[in-house]
Amino acid sequence: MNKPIFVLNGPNLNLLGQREPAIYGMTTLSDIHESCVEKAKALGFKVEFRQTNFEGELVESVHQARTDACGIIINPAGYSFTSIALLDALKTFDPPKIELHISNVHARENIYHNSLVSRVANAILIGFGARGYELAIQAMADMVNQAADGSRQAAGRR
Ligand code: CA2
Repeated sequence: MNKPIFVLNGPNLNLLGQREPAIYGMTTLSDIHESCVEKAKALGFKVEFRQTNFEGELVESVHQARTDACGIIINPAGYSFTSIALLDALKTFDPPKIELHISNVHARENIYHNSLVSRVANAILIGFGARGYELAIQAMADMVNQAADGSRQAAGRR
């Protein structure tokens, strides 16, 4: 697979491992980046890993993914619950989309319960801690490979 998996991270996730370890653990975003690259490599995939604190930058990464990515894994952080702009951008991306949250958002306050992004995600990974990213890479590789097998079979029948 030539195109990378885009792993997009929203606001404040640059602080992982530095604050609130009881909720988010001790792993830093740079550790997570490294483990995503390794996991993807073992499965024959590449990763484009990004973090931004700005909504428009997240939207622009999704636009870029339309031509440059085989799938998106996104932890939209606080924008999960507020950003119609991000929801609209994700609707334009047809390949697999996985929404990921480190913490179990449903065990937290009500403001964390209604993710807009969940409406367009093909799958959601919640509450596995930093390990969720590796699980998401594995799941994304399976989804992308399945889609490619399906296209090859359809082409063979023509
Ligand atoms: O659990 C997750 O991955 C979240 O997406 C994290 C978001 C929160 O708004 C979501 O509900 C769930 C918050 C990210 C804040 O990250 C911090 C990391 C370390 C210290 C403080 C904040």
